[in-house]
Amino acid sequence: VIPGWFSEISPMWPGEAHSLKVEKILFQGKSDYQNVMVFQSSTYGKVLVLDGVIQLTERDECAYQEMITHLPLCSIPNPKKVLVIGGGDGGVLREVSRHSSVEQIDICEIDKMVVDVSKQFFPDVAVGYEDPRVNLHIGDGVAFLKAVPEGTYDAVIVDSSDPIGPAQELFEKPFFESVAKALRPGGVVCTQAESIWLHMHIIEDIVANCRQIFKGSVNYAWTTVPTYPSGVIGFMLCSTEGPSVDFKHPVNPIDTDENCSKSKRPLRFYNSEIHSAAFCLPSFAKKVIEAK
Ligand code: AAT
Repeated sequence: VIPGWFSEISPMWPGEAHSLKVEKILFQGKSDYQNVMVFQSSTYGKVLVLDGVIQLTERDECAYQEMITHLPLCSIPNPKKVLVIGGGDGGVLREVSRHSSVEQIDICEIDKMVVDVSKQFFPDVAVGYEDPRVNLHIGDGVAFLKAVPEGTYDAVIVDSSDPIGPAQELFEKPFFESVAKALRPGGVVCTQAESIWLHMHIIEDIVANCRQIFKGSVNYAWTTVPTYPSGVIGFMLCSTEGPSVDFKHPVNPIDTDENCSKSKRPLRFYNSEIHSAAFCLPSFAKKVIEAK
């Protein structure tokens, strides 16, 4: 540990630890679920950390929040009802709200402290809560989904932390089964699905489960996020049986001026080309993912 630096140490990435220089610790708290910390870094702006793991930084959050949201929502025409699991910081809400077809945005975050801390320290992220279409539920995403009537949502976005801690069940088969049930025919899910450099075994399991559960398409996409372990993170994108979804060819473009209304900052990362490119996999990952 280097004095004055934050190092991200976890058994999920043994033998390596990305570090950021700390200017000032702004918040430290303990919720019912996890340790919550916010610090000012020298080069990535403010940083939100849960149980020692970086959840977002002001500088690179766009790469994650825009991709986890627009990969699913730009892949179907006119999404209307969207559910976000996790994502208490509000960044995914901010991105969902760029879609004018959307009528209802439900979010289920387990930890109210994440919501409060984001509103206090990350106003450009928590701005997502200002949209009147948003309904916030504080609770466990697993229990929330079990109670959702069948076929409710056009899209479910699972913006979850890593599978050590409160998010563990969000990576397990029964959870994916309740997501599939909550979606309308031809509805889509996008879940945080870890790194091809570090977690091929986790990805392999997720893919195997999803191929059994989702009878439409099952695809893995990835993006670069410099402050996430190994600098990349992936997403599992699946659709249920029904109108077919071709994730690689977005049908609902958003990278036009009118879709980024004056009140919102323009998209920084997502565009239609990077949408399609996100599904191109390195050979070592392709071999495992496509064999499942
Ligand atoms: N958008 C920032 C990125 C995140 S946030 C993940 C969120 O999921 C956290 O706010 C956490 O409190 C919430 N969460 C965890 N478990 C549950 C649950 N069971 N139900 C509802 N919400 C939950 C993800 C960062 C990925 C980091 C990669 N290393």
